Amino acid sequence: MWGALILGVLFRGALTQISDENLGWNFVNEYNNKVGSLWNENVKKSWNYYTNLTDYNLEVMTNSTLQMAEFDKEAAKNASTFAHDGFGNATLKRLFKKIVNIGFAATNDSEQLKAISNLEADLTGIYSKGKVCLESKGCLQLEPGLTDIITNSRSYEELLAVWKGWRDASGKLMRTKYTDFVKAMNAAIKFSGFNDTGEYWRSWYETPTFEQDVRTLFEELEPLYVELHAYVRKRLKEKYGKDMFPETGHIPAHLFGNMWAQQWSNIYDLLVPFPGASSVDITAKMKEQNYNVTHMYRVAEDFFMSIGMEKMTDAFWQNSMLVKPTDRDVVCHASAWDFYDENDFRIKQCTSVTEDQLLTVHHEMGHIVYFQNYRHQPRLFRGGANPGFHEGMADIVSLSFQTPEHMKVIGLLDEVPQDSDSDINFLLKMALDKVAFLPFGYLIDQWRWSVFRGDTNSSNYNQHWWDLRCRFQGISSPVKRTEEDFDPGAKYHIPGNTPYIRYFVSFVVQFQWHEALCREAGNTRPLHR
Ligand code: BJ2
Ligand code: ZN
Repeated sequence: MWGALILGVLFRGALTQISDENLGWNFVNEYNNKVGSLWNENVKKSWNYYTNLTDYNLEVMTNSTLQMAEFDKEAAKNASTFAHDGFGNATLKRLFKKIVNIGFAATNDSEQLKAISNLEADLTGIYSKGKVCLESKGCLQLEPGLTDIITNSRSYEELLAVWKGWRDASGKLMRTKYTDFVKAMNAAIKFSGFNDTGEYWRSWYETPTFEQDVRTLFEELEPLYVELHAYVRKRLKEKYGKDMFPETGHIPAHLFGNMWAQQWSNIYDLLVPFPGASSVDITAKMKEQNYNVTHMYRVAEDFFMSIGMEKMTDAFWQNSMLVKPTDRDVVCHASAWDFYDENDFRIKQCTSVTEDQLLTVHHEMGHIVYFQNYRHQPRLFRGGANPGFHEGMADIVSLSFQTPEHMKVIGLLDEVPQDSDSDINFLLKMALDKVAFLPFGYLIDQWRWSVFRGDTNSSNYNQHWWDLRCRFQGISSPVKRTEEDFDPGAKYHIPGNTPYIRYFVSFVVQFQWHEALCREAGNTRPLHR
């Protein structure tokens, strides 16, 4: 009896499923037109919240996200009436796959979705409003105040006060909310057939061996990192005194010129291998030449245009937020936005006049240029080949931008040095950003995947975080940490819920692409030139 019933259902299913690919195209075209205004509205409402953190803007954004989820669900249901797995046209088949894979929206509990949206916004709000009050300097936010101190101070104690203060003012306040957040995401993603949120995120790379692939890459690169780490440790011991360093060989986490010890080029002055040879202080040069924020974006735009890319649109200049507003709270962490209307692209950045920020301007504009180049694709294809690809694209141009030759062209360097000592100086500076980053880029999602899997929970969140920081980066916390603290939350992408392995992938592929582009261009000179 059951057999007959199942057969009947299958038979009916087969009869009612549509296999006509022309009808399939009609369906995806209609979908594409409908999501245009829906996505545009939703991004606008998110933008309004991120550039003005009010309860009202939060509510409007959440409502719009819920509305979009309803639409996704309906579309996925309708798409399932097509026998799309059997479609011969690969493009059409892929479009359908994207319509039916709706992530968290598949849940049958809209309260879960609401919780996910609200918690992400709440956590991002806590991060963005965080303030540290210092006796000597008053109360400061992460950008620009705390970042300035971490970048420029060479006082062990002052750096420590800022390092600890930021963690008290951000991560520490997030613990309970983050636990609820993980729970809500994991519950919702089960409806899409994934065991946990980490498995969902990894699926975007479309290879079953992704975890092993990144592990292998990391292990291949680790010896280079270890050498850099040893060199930096020796120099920092000379600077701060070896008593400040643990016997275990780790380096205290607050001494790298960066709040998270993720990129180290801000302490290049302490590490320069050949002080007599050429090395540049770009920030000083920028200040000397009265660079302003608009100028920084024009310099970046010029470079992209010089390699045949389009200029930024008028809407970009009209709508972007390039300077930190003084009258309201905003999310300062830099980002690039596509509004899905082929014209409105924006950057949100609390830009200050420093070398770091100039590189971030290039990074964010790199995203925009990618948006512009795929703007004529169906909306469902307006994304990176995978998230690591988007990040690689965002960085590829700044690799060339940073070469001494180009620095001279834009007047930030007086002479292009030709000697090998200057080359080593330049390469070390690059390594401080690009090699130093590798274990950091690798470990953030090692932590998150473990949390999503349930191997790490709120009773050992911080312990596991420091186990990874210690194992992969070889750094240690300068003061005692406990489970009262929640140090992962002090890094934007944890409250902001942006997956992070994309940056590890990017920091590998961008060099492969750089090499390939040089080869295509018939270059015969050393790649770093
Ligand atoms: C500064 C940069 C991100 C980025 C922002 C915030 C999160 C996602 C976007 C996306 C882009 C897209 C950043 C740069 C290198 C290391 C990392 C860090 N901000 N995002 N909308 N970086 O990637 O641009 O703009 O894919 O559409 O976070 O840790 O600083
Ligand atoms: Zn990016």
